[in-house]
Amino acid sequence: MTQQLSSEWRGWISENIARGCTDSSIVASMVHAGIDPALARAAIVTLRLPGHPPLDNLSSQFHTGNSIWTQDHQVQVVMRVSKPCVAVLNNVLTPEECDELIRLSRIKLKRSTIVDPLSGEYRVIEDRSSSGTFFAVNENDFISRLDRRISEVVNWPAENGEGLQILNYQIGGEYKAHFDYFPPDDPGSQPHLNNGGQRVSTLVVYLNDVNDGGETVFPRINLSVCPRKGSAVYFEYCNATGEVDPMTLHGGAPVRAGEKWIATKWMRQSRYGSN
Ligand code: PD2
Ligand code: ZN
Repeated sequence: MTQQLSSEWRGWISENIARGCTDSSIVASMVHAGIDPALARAAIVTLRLPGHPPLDNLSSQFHTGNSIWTQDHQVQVVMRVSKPCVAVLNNVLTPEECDELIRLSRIKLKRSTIVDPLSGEYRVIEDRSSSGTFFAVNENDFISRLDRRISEVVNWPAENGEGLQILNYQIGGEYKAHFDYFPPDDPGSQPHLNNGGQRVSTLVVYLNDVNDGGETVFPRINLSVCPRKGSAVYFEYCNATGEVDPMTLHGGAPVRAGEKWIATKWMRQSRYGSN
């Protein structure tokens, strides 16, 4: 990021923060005026210092606004719930990017696991009947581009992200109701919390259209999101003081016809792994 933000722009951002504008509306206006979105977002974070109204959620990105601008892409907000913070987004990935992720993953799929609540070890269970694989953060130029875009969409640093996980569900494949955060009282959570802290948010991007079934369901808020190629569901479950939100219980419903491919990005409180 070589571009510098002028003092006029910084003053303008401060005024708009003070007026109660959301980050996404400020970024949208700045991008419209030709400012790099990453530069705009970084300045907003710096200028939201004590003295300005605090945010009650992790990210204000999804409170209002119809679009999210990233450096290379415009994402549309289709639906939002504020408590817990859940948003459905269109056009997170292009059809070609979805196809490329599937092509690169198909050859290296392995049965998915969960974290054992007692031992913390990875274990295969019937409740999660998908196959999957991971891409390390910035593994290659293609993955780097997606990691960066996702970080801009969810307004959270790319280095706090786990590697992009790709999952494939065949007919009958599902992931029963679960939490994405590590339950703080489970002994098995501790080794996972030691690297990057708690998970704070999830972005699930649908890589194909599913003929029937495969919705992402949130039973405690009666929400069901149908998979659509390139679209995504985003949700947050950990606030700034580290409290987690059990209202974000969710699952992947059984696929009834066709197959289902998703890419999942989990964000942590702080820098994760060897990023
Ligand atoms: O398959 C899904 O739709 C889904 C939804 C939410 C998968 C996961 N979470 C997950 O793998 O954690
Ligand atoms: Zn999940």
